[in-house]
Amino acid sequence: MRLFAALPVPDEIAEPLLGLQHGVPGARWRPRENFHITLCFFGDVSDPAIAKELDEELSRINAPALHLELGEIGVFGGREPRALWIGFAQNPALEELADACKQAAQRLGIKIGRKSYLPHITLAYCRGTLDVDAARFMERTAGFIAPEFEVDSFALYRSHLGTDPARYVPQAHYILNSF
Ligand code: 2AM
Repeated sequence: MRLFAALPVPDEIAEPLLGLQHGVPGARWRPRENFHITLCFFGDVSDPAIAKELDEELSRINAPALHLELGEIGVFGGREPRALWIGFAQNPALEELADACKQAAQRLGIKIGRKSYLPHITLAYCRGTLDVDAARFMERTAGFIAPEFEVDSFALYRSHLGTDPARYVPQAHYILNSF
């Protein structure tokens, strides 16, 4: 099973993000139910015993609830855009939580990619989108602002591929300490 840990996106943030999703040829806009902020992608965990231990490790993480603030819109892929996303203002508590998830997985021998953590919400995956159209999207959305928001739990999700959009199904929820 493909597993990842992520934060949910509350409705008050999802709504304005849905309002941005238009006007880019080739963009396959992510539906609201796919919005999340990945903390750590664990890849394919084929052994159910390891998946259970991962759940136990994640449930032991002791971290505070998060105050989050959206940041800039970005594009993965440069000349050949692959994804449009929105990032976050720098947030050490968010990075620490992502790191705790990564360490939990590594203790179980799950290999985590070496890319540095870039928290984001994917707005669209792109197929055949021109870089000029992605750049225009960034210009058009440059003034976008949304209120700060709080997230008081994270979840272990299972990703079911094979459909478009993929289906992300929460397997377990973990409470973050309240302020
Ligand atoms: P994305 O938002 O940039 O697409 C489920 O696949 C989630 O895990 C997605 O949010 C995806 O990021 C994220 N993820 C991180 N690393 C990944 C990888 N190597 N392969 C697939 N998804 C990955």
